Amino acid sequence: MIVVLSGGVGAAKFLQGLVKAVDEKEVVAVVNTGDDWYLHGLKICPDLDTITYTLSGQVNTEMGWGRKDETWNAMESLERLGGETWFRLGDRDLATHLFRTQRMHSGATLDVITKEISKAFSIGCTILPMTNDTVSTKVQVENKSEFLDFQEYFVKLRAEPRVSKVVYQGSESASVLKEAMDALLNADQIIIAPSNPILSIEPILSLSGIKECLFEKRDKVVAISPIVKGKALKGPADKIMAELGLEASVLGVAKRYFEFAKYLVIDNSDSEYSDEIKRSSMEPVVLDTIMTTPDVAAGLAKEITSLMNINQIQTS
Ligand code: FO1
Repeated sequence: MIVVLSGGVGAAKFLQGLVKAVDEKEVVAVVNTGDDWYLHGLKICPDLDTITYTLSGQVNTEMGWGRKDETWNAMESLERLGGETWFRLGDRDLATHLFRTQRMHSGATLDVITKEISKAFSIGCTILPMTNDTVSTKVQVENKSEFLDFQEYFVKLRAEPRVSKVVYQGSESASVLKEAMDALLNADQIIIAPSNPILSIEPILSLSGIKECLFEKRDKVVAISPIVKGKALKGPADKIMAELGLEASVLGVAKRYFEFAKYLVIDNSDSEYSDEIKRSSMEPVVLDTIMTTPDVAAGLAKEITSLMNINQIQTS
């Protein structure tokens, strides 16, 4: 079994390659839910949905989130009414949020609903929310005392203000989903996806028991750097790392992960950092990490799973 600690777009692209490289039934994505929130009374789970849409070929590849062939009639009508439209929910995407919210009101838990949605989208691997409890990533920006909801900071303010602190509200009392913990304990390999270390991976690591499990299994833990040549592949990871005093480079990523991950996958263009990564007690693995197509992602996944001699799908 291969467990992937996952955020949104970067993780989704990697998973799309991984399910082409190995038996998809062996793949479990444990997904960040710190970005989840309620808007218009609807429960929205951006990272879970980005992964579901990507794996089913339904994602809007330009944006990386939302559905392809989307229409925006509901948003246009809402705008006319003077409703809140800065967080854009397309007509097709809305159906997912309507379904999830109705199922939550009828008492279903997020993991069960996620499985129902996965089934409807014919997903062959397992997608799990990190927890069924509420954990909310909150961002404090410079010169403000109050914390913003993640999406207010990320979308409404376009991640422009300088970040002074990030907290994962509720994580102290939240329980890791049991199925996710069991998968981690039994995993042949644990992969930390190329997702934002602070906004996407840390909410998962902040849950009691996860880091301890990774420490125990350090030799099987592989992190993929989301930073290439000092820049985030997508989103503001480099900016936020720098604002929080962490080096925005593969070395900054190594500092974040070395205690519980043995390997750090870095891009070919960062190969000059290999020796310094070794000095920070991680093993560098230099590969093409820029996943321009699902085939490139599958190539990356093959190299990474071969580190642990995991059976791969033979392609001619
Ligand atoms: N990102 C945006 O930049 N603008 C949006 O209007 C927006 C809407 C949206 C709706 C549903 C959804 O699942 C994701 C959406 N995202 C939007 C992406 C999302 O804010 C972030 O990419 C993730 O939370 C970070 O992983």
